[in-house]
Order: sequence, then structure tokens, then C-alpha cells
Amino acid sequence: MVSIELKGIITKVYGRNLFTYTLHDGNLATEFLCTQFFQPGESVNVLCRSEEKFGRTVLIAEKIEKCNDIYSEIEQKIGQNAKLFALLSDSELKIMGSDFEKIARKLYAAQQLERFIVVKFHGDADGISAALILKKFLKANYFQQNAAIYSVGDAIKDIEKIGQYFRPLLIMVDFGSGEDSSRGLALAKAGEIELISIDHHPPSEFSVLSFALSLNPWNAGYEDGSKYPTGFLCAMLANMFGIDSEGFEKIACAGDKSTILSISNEEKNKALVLDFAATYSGFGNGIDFYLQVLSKNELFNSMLMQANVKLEEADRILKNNIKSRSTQNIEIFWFNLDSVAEKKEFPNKGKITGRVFDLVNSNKPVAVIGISKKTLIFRFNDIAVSKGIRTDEIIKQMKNNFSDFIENGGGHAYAAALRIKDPTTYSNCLLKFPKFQEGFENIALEEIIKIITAY
Ligand SMILES: [Mn+2]
Repeated sequence: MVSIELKGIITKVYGRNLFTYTLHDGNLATEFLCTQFFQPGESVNVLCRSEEKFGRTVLIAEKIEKCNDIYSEIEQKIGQNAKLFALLSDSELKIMGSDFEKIARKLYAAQQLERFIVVKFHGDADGISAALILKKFLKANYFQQNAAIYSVGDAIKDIEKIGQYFRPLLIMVDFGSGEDSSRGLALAKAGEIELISIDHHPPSEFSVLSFALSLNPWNAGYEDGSKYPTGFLCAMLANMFGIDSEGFEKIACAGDKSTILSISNEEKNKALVLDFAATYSGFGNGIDFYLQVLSKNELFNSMLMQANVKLEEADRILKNNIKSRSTQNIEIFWFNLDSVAEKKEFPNKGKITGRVFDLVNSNKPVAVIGISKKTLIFRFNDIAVSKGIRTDEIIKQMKNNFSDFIENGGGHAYAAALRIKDPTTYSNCLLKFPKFQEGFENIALEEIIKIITAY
């Protein structure tokens, strides 16, 4: 009789009275049988004997006991064993090489250890494309996140649902980096959910504290990290595993208007259809729906047609409603979003603001502001940004000047959004500033124009 000693993490268990376990020791996964019950994720020491059973050799535990938690040790060993391809040496993101490698090794180990992995992806063309690329090499539960913010409510739901699994891993794709997500993130972390961020939105110092790892070009000191969409980052990650991203990163670029890759009309249409489909798709939707949309010709074409009809309708209303003011430094355009945008309908406020931007953009500095009762949306051109007139800067100043009325806000240098509270609900404020009766959005607009023209 041969005795074998094993030490590692239990990754799988099934059976009833006689349990079949899979144990990973960092190099190998081994199966053994045992009558005692242990949870997946537990660190154990096992002494097994090998026996001929059911026509094959099986290992049966003679002695088994829990040992000190050796999870990190095993995770590291497995991660080191991952066979990865190096990032392309001519890649612009080469200086992020070690960030890519750390994430790749962590994901590989998580997968080998059968951890419970959840991928939450932003519900737009970039977020969806990124998740579709991840799905090619990462077995996980994929859920759509419609808001760009990871709220306290999101965190509590996650702790309730996924916190019960052993070492749950939550990957935030294309959202959750802003300061407005920091409280939700801190809560999820405290709830023992390990958090990974793959994103290209400027990260706030408070959010970063909650991430075990993050893959974000801003962290590597790029002046404009936003121009590398999340789908592009995921494609590079896939390549490290030798997986072909099949061009989804181009759809991501089309969706986020990034010019780092050349984009065909077909890819633009795909991005449009994904944005269209995501608008109508409920919270918590999985990812398979989008694969169907992209692969079924008739469905795809019908959605493309409807999206274009909606955009043309929006253009018609917008053309007569754009107001503008020119100064020496910049041309400012604004328009009322509420006249076009309908709740939960395509195009959403961000997309509409993008349309107006395309209509008025020129080779001079241009700032476009979409105004609605609760939200202000900004889209500035790169000439404005190069002069330091950045949407994220405007938002920072607005947060300072009107801290009582700004609910949250954030975004990239070229595009950002600000949510405002209704000041008419503050009676004190109305006494102090009777002008607020006319609507805060107008006062906010005046203030923003003041800030922009001061540059
Ligand atoms: Mn994006």
C-alpha cells in the first residue's frame, strides 16, 4: 500500500456520504475521497492511501486536518506557473507590462482554484466588448452594470449574494473608478469581496484603496489614459493568454470614440447596435444576449435601423435648439437635453451630447454642454483639452463652488457628467438665492461658462 501526503486548498467537493474532493497544492490538482466534510477554499493536510476502486486507482483519505491558511502561498505558486505571452514590445502600453502580468496571473490562479468570479461590465459598447473578450478566457458570472457608479446599494447586494462564496472575486469592467464609487467599493472590500478594476476612467485616490489590483492607464502616468478603452486593455490581456480578441477592441474604440485604432463602418455599426441594445437591457443582464445580437443578421440589422431612425429624430430636434456663445478662447454650445432624451430610451443623454458635438465640432476649441434638470453632460474637443480646458477640471471646480447641490460627477478629460440636486427643495437656499427659482441648471450653466471663459 502506498501512502501519499497532500497539502493544499480544497477547490471542489461533491458527493454525499463519501465526498470527492479536488485539492490544489500550487502545482497540481489531485482528487481524493473522504467521509469528512470540508468547505471549498479550506487549507488542509491529508494523508491518503491509494486503492483500486471502480476499476481505477483512487486516493482515500486516512487522516485529514485543517491547517493554517496557505491560500496566498498557493495562489502565488499557481500564478507563477501560468504560461503567458509577453506584451508586444512595440505596444504603447508597454510600461504597464507588470500591471498586465499581475492581473493575468491572479485571474489564472483564481480560475485554477475554482473561485467564485463575478464580472460586472458597464452597459455600453466598450464595457460589453471588454466583457465579451474576457469571456473568451475567463469562466465567470457576467452582469451588466447600467450606472457608471458602484453604489453603496450595489455593494450591499453583492455582499449578500456573492459574499457567501469562498474568496469571491469581483471584477469591475469600465466603471467604478470615480470618487463616487469609493464608499461602495470600501464596503464590498470590508465584506471580504476581493476587487479588481479594469478601467480607463480617471481613478480617484479613494477608490484605488479598495482594489486588490487595478489595470488602468492613468495609474501608469499616461497624460490621457482615457484614450485606451477598456475593451482594448482586455484584448491585450487576452493576447497574453494566447487568445484572439477577434476585433472586439475595435468595437470598443468605436463606442468610446477612441482613435487609437482604425475603425471600419462595420465596427461603428456594431458599437451603435450594442449601445442601442444596452439601453433597453435591464440591470443584471448577462453577456450572452449581446453575442446573439451580433451574430443574428436579421436581429442585428433591425436594431441598426431602429437606432439610426432614433438618432435622425434626435438630430432633427437638436438642430434648432443649440445655443452658442463665442469668446476669444473658445466656442461654447449648449442645448436642452430634456427636449430630446427620454428616460430609458435610446439615445441616452451622453449619446445625444456626442451627436451635438459631431454637429458643431471644428478646428477651434469647442465645448458642448447638454443640460437637463438633473444632469449636465460635457463634451469638449481635443483642442480645448490641449489648452487645459478639461471636462474633469470643470467638474472639480463645480463640486467646490456648489458643493451643496452637486450630487456626484466625474469622467474623462474630453467627456464627463455632473448630477445636480434640485435646490428648490432647500427652502433656505431659495431665500438666500431667489434666482434659484428659475432652475439651478441655468445658474450652473452660467457658472460653467464663467469657468470656461476664465481659461
Ligand atoms: Mn469605456
